[in-house]
Amino acid sequence: MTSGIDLNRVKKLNSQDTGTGPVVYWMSRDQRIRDNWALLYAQELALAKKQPLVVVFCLVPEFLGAALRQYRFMLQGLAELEQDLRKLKIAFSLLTGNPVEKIPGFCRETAAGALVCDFSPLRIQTDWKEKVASNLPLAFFEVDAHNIVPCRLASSKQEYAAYTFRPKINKLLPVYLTDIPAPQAHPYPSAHLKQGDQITDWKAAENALFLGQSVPPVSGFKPGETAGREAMEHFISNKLPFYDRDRNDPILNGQSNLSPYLHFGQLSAQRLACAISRAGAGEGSSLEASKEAYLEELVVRRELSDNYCFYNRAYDSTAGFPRWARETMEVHRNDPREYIYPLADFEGARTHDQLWNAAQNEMVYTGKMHGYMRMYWAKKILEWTQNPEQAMEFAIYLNDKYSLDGRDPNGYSGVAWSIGGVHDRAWGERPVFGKVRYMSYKGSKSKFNIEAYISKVRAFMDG
Ligand code: FAD
Ligand code: FO1
Repeated sequence: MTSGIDLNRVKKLNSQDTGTGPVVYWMSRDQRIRDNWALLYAQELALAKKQPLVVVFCLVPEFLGAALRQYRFMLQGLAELEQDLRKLKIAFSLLTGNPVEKIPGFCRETAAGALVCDFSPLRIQTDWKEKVASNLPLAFFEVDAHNIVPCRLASSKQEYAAYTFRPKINKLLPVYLTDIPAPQAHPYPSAHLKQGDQITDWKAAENALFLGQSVPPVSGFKPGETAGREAMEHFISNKLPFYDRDRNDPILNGQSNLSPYLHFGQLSAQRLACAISRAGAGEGSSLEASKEAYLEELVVRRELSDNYCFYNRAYDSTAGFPRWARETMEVHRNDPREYIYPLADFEGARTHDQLWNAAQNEMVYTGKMHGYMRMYWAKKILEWTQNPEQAMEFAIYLNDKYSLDGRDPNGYSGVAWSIGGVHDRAWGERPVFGKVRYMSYKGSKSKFNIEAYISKVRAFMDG
């Protein structure tokens, strides 16, 4: 065995044995070659049986409301990946359609000996895998390549909050926050390895999706694994020391802006966490405080989101809220609302609140809203809709439609935190919110220059 993978990352999803025949890695959440435990495990299986290795991606025309901007970001990343896999003599195939039919069909066609997939806690992906596993005549393995500490191992239940999860993660981090080996050039060639200038027709793949132009691509994020690495290095060299000071001010560009790369798996969180941990050791207390703050977000909060979605199947509805929040929600269900807006007014950034409108426009025009504004934005949707169910629906719809990093466990838990107190505690009671934490315009005004933020967003809109 060569990959050095900890077998706690691997779960067998059926009871079939590994046969002879190519090993197929069904890539979905972890769209990268480097630092990818699922690819390494698939290669390990293939090497052990002296078999070819094939990576397959199944493009689904409808994925949780994703629009052209997210698909294009993803497809451009996959185009780079195909080229880089070829250098390693690893074949790549793009399928289009429902993975429940396409993946077993591809395994049949290639006479595969084993199937490996990556891990995601989202229902759509766990449902795909259950259905694929139910009558697949070959061994099927799932590898958690997204979390540093494998989700199932970090905790066996839904965690109440960061303070209950943090000690569990911290205990296991010394074991899991390791370097990751590189995959090797594969010695057993596949019949699916394309030759010469044969490559996937990525433009045709995009055109087949019929996405329309209503949510156009954004230009501020260069897609792909190389760009993800460069963005990571740029952040560490230039902004990390100031992260703790600047991250909550939406005028300063103090966050890392790495979430689109992490979401599509173009960048490994484990690689990023290793690089952060090693950055400029001993260079002073502001760097140390920033490293600590960054790792809290990247490791504890991010992996807590996977924990929430994995153990709570109602992660995107009010049924997923903790009991105290559901109770307070009932008490305040019929409280009069000062403003109630239909979805179209939220979507068109036409509320009475220029700060909220700017946040919505930031997301629409750049593909990413600042982290501080995301909390304010979602809480105001609760304040200005008919009920929390509608607030959840609108917030998820808008986040998933416009954010490059949407359709992610972090998004579902962030919305549920804002609207339903998930991972938070009860606060002083007030209208509409009940005991769910409130955020006010006045509070934002005391934290940063609202006018400057509105002007900054206006500048994005003016191009
Ligand atoms: P940085 O501050 O540079 O943080 C680095 C990384 O740490 C992030 O990329 C992310 O992986 C992780 N992280 C940071 N904050 C959080 C957090 N609160 N919870 C979990 N992980 C965190 N994040 C998404 O990735 N996708 C979403 O769709 C999304 N929607 C959100 C919606 C709402 C209403 C809220 C309140 C939060 C949402 N978040 C979402 C979480 C957080 O706001 C973003 O992860 C962060 O702003 C991404 O920008 P960044 O990479 O520059 O963050
Ligand atoms: N995963 C797939 O396996 N096939 C897809 O066609 C696909 C499309 C897609 C579009 C937008 C988006 O944000 C994610 C998409 N994903 C797709 C999944 C994604 O890679 C993640 O696994 C999940 O969003 C969970 O984070």
